[in-house]
Amino acid sequence: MNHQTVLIVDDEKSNLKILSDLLRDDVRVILAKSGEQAIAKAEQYRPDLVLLDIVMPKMNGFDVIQHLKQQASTSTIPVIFVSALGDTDNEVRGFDLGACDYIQKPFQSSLVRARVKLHLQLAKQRLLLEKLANIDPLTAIANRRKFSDKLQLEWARCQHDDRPLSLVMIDIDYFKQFNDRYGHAAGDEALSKVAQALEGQLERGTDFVARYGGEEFVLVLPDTDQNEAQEVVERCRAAVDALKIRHETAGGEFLTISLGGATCSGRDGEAHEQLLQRADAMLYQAKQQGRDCVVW
Ligand code: GH3
Ligand code: MG
Ligand code: MG
Ligand code: MG
Repeated sequence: MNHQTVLIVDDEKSNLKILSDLLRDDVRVILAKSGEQAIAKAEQYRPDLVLLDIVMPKMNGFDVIQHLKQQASTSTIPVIFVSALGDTDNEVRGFDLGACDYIQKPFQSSLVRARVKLHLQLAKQRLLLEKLANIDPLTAIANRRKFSDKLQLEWARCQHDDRPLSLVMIDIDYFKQFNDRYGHAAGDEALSKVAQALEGQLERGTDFVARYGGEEFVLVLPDTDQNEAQEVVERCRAAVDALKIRHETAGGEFLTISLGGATCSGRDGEAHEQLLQRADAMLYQAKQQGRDCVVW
């Protein structure tokens, strides 16, 4: 079953029970009986929705929502306050801090259920939109928009921590001829296979591949110096060779790729646009050198 997850936070055991009994049939319920526990469980389970009490000892609901909104991993989780505090000022404060709704205690069960259902539906739509905005539909890997975000993020990290960052531009060789000879549908299929082969070579959770455009791909390898990156890149080239996609040209019988790499470190003071330009220039060199090779 593909249930969505709701985290219910309340310092009163009886409130936790009422709310969980109310929702248990439709969603997976996680309970937290303090603000501190709420934060830990939100990070652990990444729920689709949080129902949050306000008056709790030590950390109150306002503190909790501020913490959730500050953490990248929990900042987009919608939060509904469920509180006995009925005055407008508290309600407005809740919305100002980023809540998506405010339910007053004592509540009507049917209304809680309806509002939870609505916000879970919105959460689903938001996830779908995010996916559509970031995934290339043909190859199912990240698209150029996602790549831009990732590059900026990792470049900032590399500057901040003074760590190496490697970038690799990849281009399929003689792909126009491939389409001309084998047809556009076969071309699409080859693009997908190459994308999956490249993705399969990434071992670290932080490594990243995207379709940069047409028959071009790009790798972002954080915390990876030139030597380490060259190993990854050699694996990528070998993985595409191993696909043995037939492509008879003057040069050979199977489809190949050319790769251009560049590495920067925080100390260089190089902008990420320059890093990308360097990798692109190296790719151009690889094409000049006869294709099916890596230039750094
Ligand atoms: P080079 O070795 O110099 O890179 O030559 P090339 O033919 O690969 O380069 P060129 O830039 O001339 O052609 C790229 C080709 O990629 C042309 C275009 O039709 C094809 N292409 C781009 N996107 C897609 C796609 O989504 N599907 C298919 N089937 N082909 C695509
Ligand atoms: Mg309370
Ligand atoms: Mg190209
Ligand atoms: Mg090409």
